[in-house]
Amino acid sequence: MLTIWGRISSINVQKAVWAAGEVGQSFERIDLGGTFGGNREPAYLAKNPNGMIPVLEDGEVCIWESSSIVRYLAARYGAGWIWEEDPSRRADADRWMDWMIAELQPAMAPAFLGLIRTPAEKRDMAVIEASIAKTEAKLDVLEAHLASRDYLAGSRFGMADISVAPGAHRWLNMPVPRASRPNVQRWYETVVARPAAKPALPLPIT
Ligand SMILES: N[C@@H](CCC(=O)N[C@@H](CS)C(=O)NCC(=O)O)C(=O)O
Repeated sequence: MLTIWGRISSINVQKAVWAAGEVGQSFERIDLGGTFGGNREPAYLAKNPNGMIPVLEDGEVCIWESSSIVRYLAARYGAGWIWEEDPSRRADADRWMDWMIAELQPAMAPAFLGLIRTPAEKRDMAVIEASIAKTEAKLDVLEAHLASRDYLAGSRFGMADISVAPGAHRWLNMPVPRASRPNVQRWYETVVARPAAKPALPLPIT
């Protein structure tokens, strides 16, 4: 049995929960971080010295960083399924997982934090508007990519979809002005309909 540490409202915890379900592993998820606290306690810092969520424990194995957790679960339990053995196919998936962490999440974060986790009177609308513009530009890249593919890394669902779809879920359910993107919408609707996505992607967005 796996243990996943972190509150489900975290986009990074959502990736771990979805990946575990997708590869058929049962897990216990322990609420931590945000209003639950606990992530600066010494016992947790011993698991992740950054004090961030998620952490995955699988017996003696203890991993932090959400993309690394998804890759570990895919490689260990999802071989021939959501893991890619072929280096070029794997790089195709890896680059979208890295794009999520390095491009989409940083672009979205100020709008998310401003609109969802900040009282209206304290919002910096210039920062929020800049974040919306930046995120929309990133999603144009995703839209163009999905014009010629069913899934992020080709014709098969895989670990890249698990990593990026929580970002699309958040953006498509936030009160922000969005362009219409039929390819992103079609891909999003396909992947969130998967049974393993259900416990991972809570609504409302908090
Ligand atoms: N790059 C890290 C980022 C982890 C991260 O930013 N986690 C946030 C939640 S999404 C966190 O721990 N925030 C502190 C808290 O929830 O108390 C990853 O992908 O796992």
